[in-house]
Amino acid sequence: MTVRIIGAPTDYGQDRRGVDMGPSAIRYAGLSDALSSAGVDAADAGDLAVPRAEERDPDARTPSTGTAKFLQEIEEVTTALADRVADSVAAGETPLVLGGDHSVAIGSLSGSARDAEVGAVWFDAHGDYNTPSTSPSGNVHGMPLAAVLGHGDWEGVEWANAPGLREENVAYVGLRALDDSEREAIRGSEMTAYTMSDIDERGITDVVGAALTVAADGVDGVHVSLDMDWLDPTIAPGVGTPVRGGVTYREAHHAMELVAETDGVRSMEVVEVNPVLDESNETAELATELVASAFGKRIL
Ligand code: EXY
Ligand code: MN
Ligand code: MN
Ligand code: MN
Repeated sequence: MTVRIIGAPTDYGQDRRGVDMGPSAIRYAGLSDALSSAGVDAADAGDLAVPRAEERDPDARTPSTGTAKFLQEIEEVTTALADRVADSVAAGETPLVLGGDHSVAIGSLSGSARDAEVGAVWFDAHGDYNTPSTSPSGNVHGMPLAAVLGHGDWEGVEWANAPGLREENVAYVGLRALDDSEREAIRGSEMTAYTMSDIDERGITDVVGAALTVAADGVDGVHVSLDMDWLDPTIAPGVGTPVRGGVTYREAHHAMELVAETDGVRSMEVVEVNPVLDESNETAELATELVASAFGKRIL
């Protein structure tokens, strides 16, 4: 198996600078070696070219209510990313996208689901299912799933869906921070949502197994979206929107080992690593370890 590393160094989807350095931090933490130790070939395609936020329209940061910040910039980044991901899948590789904030998922999923039916497992504290009109922040990293599933008014932007992805094949794992309207929207959707309470009650093995079954049902492959704020902030402090009560080191590794056992991983992303907020690059190191587990490395 060849894993194609694609860096997406963007921070347009949220308010805290630094997450654009995530791809560098993850590579510095030893990603290539970690993938080698998992027994896969890693080929690094480098980073997408992403202009710095300072070079773009400052007004884009503070839009009126009901809009998404940096919409045009995010459209550019995710469109380019979707092409890279689609090309990688077409070449028989497994693309691994390094964020950047979670808005990059619009590109990863649009690319992965371009010519195929795809499911998704969303490891995250958050639902990422707001739309421009329901978002409390205007930050697109809280909206990518709604975008790719075709919900919301995106002011004519056409990137915002992945025709091969259906709600029935989307499963969340580890939710614990939802906005009220977002919670209602998820309840009214066809998606499956496993919260941290579900993990408390059923255990990580049962929950992740169920999520993978939902995502893989009748599709060509599964996209794995790993937001590092899924983990407890005590072990992953380098994220912009930490939420107490996340999964432990062992739960996270075991979850990724279960991902590796499915054999159906079509594409993956790891997002929201912010080295500016991190302690000695430990969140990037953990991201690197978890990716290795997702591609077959076992820890005892
Ligand atoms: N729900 C909040 C919002 O939409 O602004 C917070 C979203 C955080 C999203 C993080 C990355 O997963
Ligand atoms: Mn997220
Ligand atoms: Mn999150
Ligand atoms: Mn294990």
